[in-house]
Amino acid sequence: LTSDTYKVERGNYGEIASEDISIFKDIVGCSHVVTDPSDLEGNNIDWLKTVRGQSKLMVKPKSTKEVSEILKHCNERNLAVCPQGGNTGLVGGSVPVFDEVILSTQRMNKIISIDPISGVLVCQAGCILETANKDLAGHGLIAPLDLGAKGSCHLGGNISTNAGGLRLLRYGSLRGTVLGVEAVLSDGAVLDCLSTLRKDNTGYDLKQLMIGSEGTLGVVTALSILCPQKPASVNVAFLGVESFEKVLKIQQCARKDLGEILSAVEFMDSECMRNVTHHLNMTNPIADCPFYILIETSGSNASHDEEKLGRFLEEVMDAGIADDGTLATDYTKMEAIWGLRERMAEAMLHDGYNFKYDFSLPTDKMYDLVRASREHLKGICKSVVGYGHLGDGNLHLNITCEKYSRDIHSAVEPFVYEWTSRHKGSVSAEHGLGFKKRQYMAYTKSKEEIMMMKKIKQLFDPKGILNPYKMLPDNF
Ligand code: FAD
Ligand code: S2G
Ligand code: ZN
Repeated sequence: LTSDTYKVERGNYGEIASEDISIFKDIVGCSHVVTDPSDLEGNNIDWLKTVRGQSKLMVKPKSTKEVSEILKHCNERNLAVCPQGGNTGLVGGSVPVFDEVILSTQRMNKIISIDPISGVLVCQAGCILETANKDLAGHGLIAPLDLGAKGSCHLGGNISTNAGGLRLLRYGSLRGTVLGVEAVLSDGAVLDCLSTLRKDNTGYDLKQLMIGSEGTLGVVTALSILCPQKPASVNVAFLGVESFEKVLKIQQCARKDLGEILSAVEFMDSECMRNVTHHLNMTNPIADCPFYILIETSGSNASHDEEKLGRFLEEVMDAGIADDGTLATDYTKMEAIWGLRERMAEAMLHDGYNFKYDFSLPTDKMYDLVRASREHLKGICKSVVGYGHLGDGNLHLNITCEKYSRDIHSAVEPFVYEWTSRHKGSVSAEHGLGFKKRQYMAYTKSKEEIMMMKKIKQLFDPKGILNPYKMLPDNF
């Protein structure tokens, strides 16, 4: 992307000098300060390969104390900082825009405690989600969130983006499952809200400000999170459906028949299936249909779950609401089905330049936006696909073209945002706003809300050194 696409000027921050480098080396050790441009390449570009920064230095602390000393120095020297976890963010928030110092949590990956009685995990921010999940399994627990990025994303990054993912329907959002956060503020002060209590009503809940703050209020260094029991019995049904109206009908039946064991409701359209089978050489386990719905159950009693599932499948198949389907009860088959949904992002990367949208919409309207976009972009774009977390009313609309062009960009935006705003949706359900979507916050938040957010930012980060050019819009 050319910088005039997003019209942004470098703020009047300091520039890295040799004294800074030696101070960073004194804090973290020589080998944990990266200045070689080729070593910084991967950290300067986002997962989607659509935005690139020009950072000349990455620092890799291993403790809260080291993060505090780094930020204290950066604040005194007015050096801008870009906190970075697994760099799987999809809105350009995790990479520098200019020459910000990259502060990576990759070395802060220690599990501090897992309490099998309360189910509470306490760990450093740089713990990788999938690794934490494996450690938790040893205690009969699971992480309350799951994303396709689990192999790389950090729990500190999950908190900073308030990540949703594939388990939100069952276990709720991080706003409820995160019990405590420790963060370092721009002046190096440590905000220790690392409680492990489920209930604590003593004053403002400051950790909630850190959740979803996208690195703009502080660097999350540790967290405590409530982890559910690992379910004894998991099943995945994958159904083929002829219309989105029938997809909605199946979701209602699932809620009615499966009740408390329902753990995920995801959907994808035929364009998704075409892309994921073509680009990733995967196989559709059922007949080709216009829509697909994935229903997962997680329970503690296999026979009880089987009986409920049997009734649900009978109802939707016999009533002709679903046209085809398969039920997976063994891990390998379940993984294969989940792979079709979880690897959508990867598949779309192969289809060309991605315009990626993550909208909350009234569930019955969700697919109307895909239809309207296809109509609006007929002959201009390569693919227009719709998928997402149906159970959360969260649509992932992906629009691809051979290569980026400003004409296509202006045909797509603000069309999709205006449509979403007209239908009282949110322009970012779970990915955040980052660098690419921050100017669109006003489609979902009022002027007063944005003004208040800026006051909070001013209080937490008076010099604005934390993740500048991100999340908050300029034009207010
Ligand atoms: P990064 O990408 O490194 O950073 C994300 C943001 O958080 C940046 O603004 C960064 O500055 C800030 N940040 C990171 N660490 C810290 C910290 N310790 N302190 C302060 N700020 C910090 N997201 C969903 O919500 N749901 C999904 O289902 C989902 N699926 C995905 C599937 C794929 C294949 C991919 C590539 C991404 C997916 N994502 C999804 C997006 C992404 O994985 C999430 O936003 C994730 O939470 C980012 O974690 P991360 O550690 O990679 O953070
Ligand atoms: C998902 C991942 C990224 C995308 O798969 O649930 O959040 O939009 C998304 O492809
Ligand atoms: Zn998602």
